[in-house]
Amino acid sequence: MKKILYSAVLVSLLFACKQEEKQETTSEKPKQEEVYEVKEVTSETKQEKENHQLRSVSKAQSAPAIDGVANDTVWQNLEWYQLDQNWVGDDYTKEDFQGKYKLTWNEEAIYLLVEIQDDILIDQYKDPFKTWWDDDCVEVFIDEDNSGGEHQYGHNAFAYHVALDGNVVDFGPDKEPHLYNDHVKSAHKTEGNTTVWELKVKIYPDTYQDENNSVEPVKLSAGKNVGFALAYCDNDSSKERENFFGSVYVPGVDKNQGWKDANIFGTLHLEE
Ligand SMILES: [Ca+2]
Ligand SMILES: [Ca+2]
Ligand SMILES: [Ca+2]
Ligand SMILES: [Ca+2]
Repeated sequence: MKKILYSAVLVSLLFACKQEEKQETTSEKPKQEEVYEVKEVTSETKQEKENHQLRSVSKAQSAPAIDGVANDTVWQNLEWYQLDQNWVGDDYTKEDFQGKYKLTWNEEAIYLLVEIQDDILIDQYKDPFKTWWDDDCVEVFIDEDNSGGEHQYGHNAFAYHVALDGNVVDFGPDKEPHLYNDHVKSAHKTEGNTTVWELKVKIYPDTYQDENNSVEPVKLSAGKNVGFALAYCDNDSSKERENFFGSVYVPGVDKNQGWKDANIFGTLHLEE
């Protein structure tokens, strides 16, 4: 009888442990785990992203016209954020560079109004795949599921370099640069040393394929968090870019991390 009782206790203990295991696994976002396994990224990237620079973004009642003119109703009452973190390059003056931006969204996309004051605009490499970061360009970092983690050669996150000629370039999983012109629609107008950019950024998930893609951009809704940073590559007359300015503080000595590490991105919280 004693033996039977012990066995029963043992069985129920084992069962309880199994249940616990099961509960733990289900609370762990299984979808992300699957994706990481496929991409064979290191265990470091599995750490959950810290939501630094968490910002609420209000929904656009009507989308702005992407024409480089900031007279759309939606922009009028939105807050300006500063593009003032010097990620790469020497000290600079206000004449050399100043940048600020506004954000809004709807089901289709995230919209950006970016105002850049830059003394000289250059597009020295007409080939969009020739050191695209050494021309003046706006760079938009997007991590659809706000997972953080490594993304240099994968679509865990995108680093869209938007050139003055409208070309949008990032590295693909094949370690080659690709055009993502249908992901980001942009227009800009320059008066004096001020350039006003408007961008419509569709938000693609990490399942996006460079070849024969059938993955649609996600339909955005209130409550969603998206990993985000903005940057500007400023070159005025040098062979290589002179500065790289970002929207978010990056700790450590080497602040040029955004193009490979989505953990440094800020977080946008979409609101009605
Ligand atoms: Ca406009
Ligand atoms: Ca400049
Ligand atoms: Ca991601
Ligand atoms: Ca410049």
